[in-house]
Amino acid sequence: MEEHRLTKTKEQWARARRGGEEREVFYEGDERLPPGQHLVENFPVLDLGFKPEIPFSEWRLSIGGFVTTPVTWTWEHFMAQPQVRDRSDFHCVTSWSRYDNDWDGVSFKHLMAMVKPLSLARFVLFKSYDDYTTNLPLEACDDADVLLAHSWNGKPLSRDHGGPVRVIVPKRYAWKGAKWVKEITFSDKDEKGFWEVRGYSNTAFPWENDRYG
Ligand SMILES: Nc1nc2c(c(=O)[nH]1)N[C@H]1C(S)=C(S)[C@@H](COP(=O)(O)O)O[C@H]1N2
Ligand SMILES: [Mo]
Repeated sequence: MEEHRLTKTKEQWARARRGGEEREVFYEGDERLPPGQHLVENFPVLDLGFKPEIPFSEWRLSIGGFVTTPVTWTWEHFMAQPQVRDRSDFHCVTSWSRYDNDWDGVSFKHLMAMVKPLSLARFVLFKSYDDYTTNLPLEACDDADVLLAHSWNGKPLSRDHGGPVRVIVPKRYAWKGAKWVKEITFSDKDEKGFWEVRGYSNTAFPWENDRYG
């Protein structure tokens, strides 16, 4: 896939700011808005300039690597898993935040109960239908608010926002949540994802203004 122009721009931006004073926290006393963020009411769309279209009949989600029981879910299998709803705030590293998003889907905790990660598994790599990748430590994923979401605010997730299924990790910046997720791989090694190798933080904590690596 050809690399989108915006990717290059963002990469240079990340490099320029790495370790710079933007890391400073200008805290304005709002207990809900992380430092350096502003609130939006709309829901911007960010991607690599390519929005894959995956019919439900062809959609698969494969979960494997360092697990006892790898699985590949079809749409019917996925929707037959226990469903949860979680309301969370969404923080994009490009500085916008959106409050009170209702996500419906399957919890990462349920997924873990199904595949049973081996004790050696300490990291998780997410791969998407647009070849995007992002990585997280297992403990970041093993949290009740981490979902494989198929609906947003009561409606099926649009293709723009990562439908049929995207990952939501509310306690990290939003690039840690893979849209159009295709594969989830548990590993003993931390393999960096698309933005992580391009200068974004490996940890991505909004409350620590932890944007660049
Ligand atoms: N597959 C995929 N997932 C992705 C991205 C992407 O380009 N491809 N962009 C990430 C980034 S940088 C952000 S901020 C959020 C944006 O989600 P939204 O478009 O629903 O606002 O998705 C993340 N997940
Ligand atoms: Mo982003």
